[in-house]
Amino acid sequence: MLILATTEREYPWGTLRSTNASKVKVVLEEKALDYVVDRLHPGDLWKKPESILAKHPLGKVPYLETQDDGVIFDSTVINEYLEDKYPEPPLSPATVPGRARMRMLENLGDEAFLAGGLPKIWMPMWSKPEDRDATAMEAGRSALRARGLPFLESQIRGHEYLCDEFSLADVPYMAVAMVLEVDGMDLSGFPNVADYLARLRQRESYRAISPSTSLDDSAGRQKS
Ligand SMILES: N[C@@H](CCC(=O)N[C@@H](CS)C(=O)NCC(=O)O)C(=O)O
Repeated sequence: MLILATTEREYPWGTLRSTNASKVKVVLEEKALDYVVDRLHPGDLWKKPESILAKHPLGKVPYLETQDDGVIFDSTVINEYLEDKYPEPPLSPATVPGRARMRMLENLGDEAFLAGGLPKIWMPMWSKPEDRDATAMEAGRSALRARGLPFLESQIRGHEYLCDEFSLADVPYMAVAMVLEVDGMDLSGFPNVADYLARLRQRESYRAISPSTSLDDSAGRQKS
């Protein structure tokens, strides 16, 4: 059994989840693997108790506890591990340049979105609406409009998924789809991205990270 360490919490405005851990959840779901979720207290990501540092030296989520291979940390590394260990269904292109494209676009998702503008929008959502800094949130949206979104718009235009078939390149954008579903950010300047995110939300695997899925209904997956 695989154990995914993450943070997830229910609020009146939706179930909020770690963006990086949501990347791993999507891959566990896409590959129909058995797993359970270990939900850490969000405050522990800042306090960094020894129990978490023993699993992830930076005290971050996600990390994945495996029976065969110990603890694996970092969402991109975990997802490549899952792809290597459980190759079916494949989530990477067959060719070398195809895999390079997948890694570039995956990295863009991580750097320009998940570590770029997105936290400025997502972190305040874990507080009550009246305690949020609306200016900082708008700065997050502006950062996305200035950096990640124009390139993503150019890359997804004319394609269903970034490498044509759904792949690891699309996985960070599942987390973007999750955040922007709660935020409702106006994407009218990026119509192809808006359609792409809507398409990602239609995937079965999105249910496990959807803001409208309760904690009880997204605690893992076991073969029936
Ligand atoms: N590159 C890492 C980033 C992990 C990360 O920043 N996770 C956030 C939660 S989404 C976290 O644990 N933040 C606490 C911190 O930065 O110390 C990954 O992809 O797993």
